[in-house]
This record gives sequence, structure tokens and C-alpha cells, in this order.
Amino acid sequence: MRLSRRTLDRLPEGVTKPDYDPALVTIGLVHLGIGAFHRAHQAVFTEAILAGDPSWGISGVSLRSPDTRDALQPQDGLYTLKIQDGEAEQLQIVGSVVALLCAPEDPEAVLARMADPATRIVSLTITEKGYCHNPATGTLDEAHPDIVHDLENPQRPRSAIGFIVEALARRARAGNAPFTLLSCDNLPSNGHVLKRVVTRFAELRDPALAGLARSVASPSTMVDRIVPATTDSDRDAIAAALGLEDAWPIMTEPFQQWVIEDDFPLGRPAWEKAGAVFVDDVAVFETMKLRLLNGSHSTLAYLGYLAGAETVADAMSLPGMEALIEALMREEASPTLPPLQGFDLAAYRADLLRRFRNPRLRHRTWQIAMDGSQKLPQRLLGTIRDRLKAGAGYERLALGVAAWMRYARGLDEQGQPIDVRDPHAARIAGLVRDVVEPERIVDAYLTMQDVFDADLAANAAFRLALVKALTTLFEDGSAATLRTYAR
Ligand code: CS2
Repeated sequence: MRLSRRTLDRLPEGVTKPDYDPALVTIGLVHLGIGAFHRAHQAVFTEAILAGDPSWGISGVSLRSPDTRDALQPQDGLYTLKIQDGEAEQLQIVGSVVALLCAPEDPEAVLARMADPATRIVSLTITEKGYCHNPATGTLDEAHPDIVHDLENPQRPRSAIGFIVEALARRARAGNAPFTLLSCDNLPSNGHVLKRVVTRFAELRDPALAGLARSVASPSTMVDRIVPATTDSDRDAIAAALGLEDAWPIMTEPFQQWVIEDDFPLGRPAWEKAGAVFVDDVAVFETMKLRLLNGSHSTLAYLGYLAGAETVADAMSLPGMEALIEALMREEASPTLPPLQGFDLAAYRADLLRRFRNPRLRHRTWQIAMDGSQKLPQRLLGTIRDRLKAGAGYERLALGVAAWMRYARGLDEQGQPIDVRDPHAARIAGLVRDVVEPERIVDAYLTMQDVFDADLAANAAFRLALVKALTTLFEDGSAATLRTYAR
């Protein structure tokens, strides 16, 4: 028997259920990129406010595969959230995703829903590469195949940007005000980046649409919750605990954080009731999170994967790793952060180390290692740029970048192929796969100006730091390198 509205009353004691009548919920928000992160984060904040205001149900849209729709539609959108750490475990059934669409199958249905006047917010978790931008500059990549496609076929878009601009145009034609855009991806000033690419796309599509795009509210947000990909054994464990099948439960940690700029002309859910924090400017929080959490995460992922660690928790237990990550955060990344009045940065860092050690989350290093070309600029390179400016050291950050260079080259320490997932995997392989000298590998990577901007690529000290770290990684391997750096 499957989890669904009909079977809600069969759930065992102790499982949290919706505290509202799901049948009364209407759609107020369309979410592009209905993956695991959204379902552990924004959908859960929204779940908490539906009893007070059922007009904020979520229509989830997949921009690529039908998998989520196929898993959740037979369950009326319901799914299980398992929240766990070393101490506690909690199960919650979430019902805020009340409708599911698959964009490639029916782009018209997605556009109609976005253009519907009841839709007041369009939010996004489309990952870094979904913005079709140049990660080093934050501007639209006008040669991106999806952008080229969407400019030629504006009524049948593929990219989130194409959908947004067409839906805004339809709303304007019908006399409806623009929805608020809400980017929930790990990008610095994600709202600005989104608005910049949307406006540029609108300009290219039809200069008459540019003013409309410029008028859209696009508050920035900082989102945080660790959400590993669900495995078959997770599904089995949930079925055993519920006595009902759930095709796609979500695994996460107790910690959750959401900081949002309060700019919603058509209104918004009272997410603060669920612990979201509304501020005037999210940039300081975003920089802190990207540089401390995500910068550490990527470093852990590349070094850990190369040393044979399957999960983040495994990587944290490699000799030297925790000391390296602690020092990377405290000595190298924290001094680059703008002042955060009244915020206990030391406690935040300690909490991060504890979260990374969470023994119950099987967060694969391979998962975090994905899309490095899109992630490194805001996670490690911006920090390095600030350290260079300050004349300060950055050897651990450089080691993280060098570990990416070794990983993305596509061969592990035993010479076996790595399944590198990155929009530029083939380009990187072409640049460095057959190169063996660390200097030449570094030089080849530094030609990627969409990752390393011209200044950084031309910086001799930076180049040398990378060559040094990469040489150590090749000569000693990742595990021994960690022990060296810990000394
Ligand atoms: C991770 C993030 O996969 C990754 O790149 O670093 O998804 C990370 O788990 C989240 O940003 C935590 O909020």
C-alpha cells in the first residue's frame, strides 16, 4: 500500500502529519526544480504555515526528468521527511507540494500555471548550472545551448530563464502583475544573478520586454540544509517504519536555515513562523555560508573522494581532515567575511564540523563533487582573491582547488576512471586528461576564464600555490597530503 491522502490515517503514532486539510490547499507558488533540497527546505517551511493560510500550496516543476512527478503524483504529492543525527530521528509527512508538472513533457501547462494570477511567487532550485551564466562574472552565457534554443522557441522554452520570461510576458498581456522571483540556489546574490540573466535574456528576445524584466522583484536568499540523495535502502527503511510505501522519501539533518530579503510585492507566506529570518540584505549571510559551509564541503568532497572516502562523515574521519577543514574555515575563510554584528562565528564553525560528522547522513563525496566548474568560483576562488588582496595565506583553499583539478581530470589515484559530472567534463578532459606534469595541468585549467577570471589566472603566486598542492597530491596521494597539511 502506498502513502497518499487516503492512507494518511494508517500512519503509526509518532509520525508528524499535515495539520491542515490537504484538500483545501490551493496553489500560490510555482517551484522550478522540485528536487530533494526543495522538499527538505522551502516545502517544509511552507508546510508549517498552510494551516494558517492554505493559499500557498506549491506546484512543483521538474525541468528535466519526469521521475519526481512519477514518484509523487500517485501519492497526492505527499512524501516522508526523515530528520536524523546521532541523537534523534523524526519522521514527518509533508503535503505542501500539491501539484507536479514535468516541463519537457508539457511546457504549456507550466507556462499556464506560472501565468495564472493565483501564482504570486516563482521560486527556484535549479542548481548553479541552471542559471546558464558565466560563473566567473555572473552574466548570461549567450552561447549556452538552452539559451540559444529558448531565444528561437520562446513559446516552448527549456531553461528556467526562458520559462520565466515567457510567463512574465503572458501575465503582462493579460494585465496581471509580475510574480516575485525567489532564487534558492547556492550563488552569491542569487536574486541579483537571476534578475541579471532574466533581464538580459528578455532584452535579447524582445527589447520591449526588458523593462518588464527589470521591474520584477527578485529578493536574494541564503538557504541551508544538508540533503543527501535518497537511496533504495532509505526507501526500504521508510516503508518498514510507516507500513506504507513511499517512492521518494527525503533524508535530512535537524539543522535548517533560511534568510530572505523581504521584497514580495504580491505577498508571501509567513515563513518567519517556521523560523525563516527576513532581512534587508542577505549578502553577508550568503557569503558566510558559501565560503564556510560550501567551501569546506567541496574541499572535503574532492580530497575525500581521492582518499577513498565514500561519504562526508567518512572523509571527516580521515586523519588530518577535520584539522584541515577547521583551519581552512577559521584562519583562511573567516577573515574575509564582512562583519556580522552579534553573530557567533566560532559557534557557527563548530556547528558546521558537527554537521559534517553527522553519522546518520550518507552524503556522498561524489554527489558534492558534481559541477565543480560552477561551484568553485563562489566557494573557494572568491575567498582566495580576497586573501591575495590582503597579502594573507590561502594554502588550504589552494589545496581544495588542486584536489578539484586532480578529481575533474577524471582519473583516480589508482588510475581508474572517475564518473565526473560537470557541464564542462568533456572540455576539462580535453584540456588535461593526457597531461601528467602538475605545472601543465594547472596552466591548462587556468585557461578556463569562465572559472578563473583573467586576474586570478595571471597571478603568479596563485599559480605556484596550485602547482605546489597538485604536486603533493600526485606524489603522496590525498590521504598522506592531509596528514602533511595537518602538521
Ligand atoms: C553541497 C550543498 O552538493 C553540494 O554542493 O555543498 O548542496 C550543501 O549540502 C548545501 O548547500 C547545504 O545547505
